[in-house]
Amino acid sequence: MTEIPDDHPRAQSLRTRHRIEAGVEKGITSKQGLIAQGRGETYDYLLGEETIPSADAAERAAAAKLLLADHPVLSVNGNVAALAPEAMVELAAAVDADIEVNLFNRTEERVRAIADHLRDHGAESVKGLAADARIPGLDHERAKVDEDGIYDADAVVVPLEDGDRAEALAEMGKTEIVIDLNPLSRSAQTAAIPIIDNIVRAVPNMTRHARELQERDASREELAEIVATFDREAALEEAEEAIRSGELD
Ligand code: PTJ
Repeated sequence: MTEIPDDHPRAQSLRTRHRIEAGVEKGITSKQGLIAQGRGETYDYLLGEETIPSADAAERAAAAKLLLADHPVLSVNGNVAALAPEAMVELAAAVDADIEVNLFNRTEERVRAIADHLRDHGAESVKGLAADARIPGLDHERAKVDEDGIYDADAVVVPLEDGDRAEALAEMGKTEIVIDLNPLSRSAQTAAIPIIDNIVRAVPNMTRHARELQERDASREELAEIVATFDREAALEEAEEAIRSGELD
């Protein structure tokens, strides 16, 4: 890998790109993941590669929702595993959530490689290998879930997938928290809490919010109020406006 100097103007973005490349080499990320990364980078560039205020509000609402949930689950695909393994494990610990591997281009080999990779980054248990239940209404591989994981969850974090699973999860009565840099992606459009931010910034910021709420013993009423006052339409519109205007500092 080429050494990327800290003062390179795109250092963070180039390092993120290398993580995806390494994920493909390790058998964790699919080749399509390279294309998905390029798609995400474009939106991030137009967002100024920063967490805009409406995304921060979404991350706080998501943290509150995860703390309120009886059974929160964080879904992990090949891109998420390559980009943010430690951050996902830390968030799961902060909000007491399960982690479950769920793939579009599913192979048992890749599910196992991702589970091992997450365990190498501190995960105590990883779901997704049993795949003994199905999300109704989906006829592709993302329908395969664990009965005691996503199938049983009341809140699910769905990062980096532009598809129909978020809607199917909502139809099952679950709250879907979507992380996607594209505010027009189908998943973001149907999410109860759409987070329009790069996963490498979004997940640590959700953990920071969760810890802050826990440290000051925020009541269930306060957590519910944070979730209720989050305006999903406004958040989607603000992100789209930021991208379309492309006004960078
Ligand atoms: O590992 P698998 O088999 O489950 O496949 C994973 C990918 C990502 C290849 C698969 O889900 C896919 O093809 O996804 P899409 O349809 O390209 O959607 C990915 C979405 O994530 C797009 O809307 C991108 O804008 C967005 N995205 C890409 N990189 C990031 C991102 N959002 C947040 N942070 C990123 N770093």
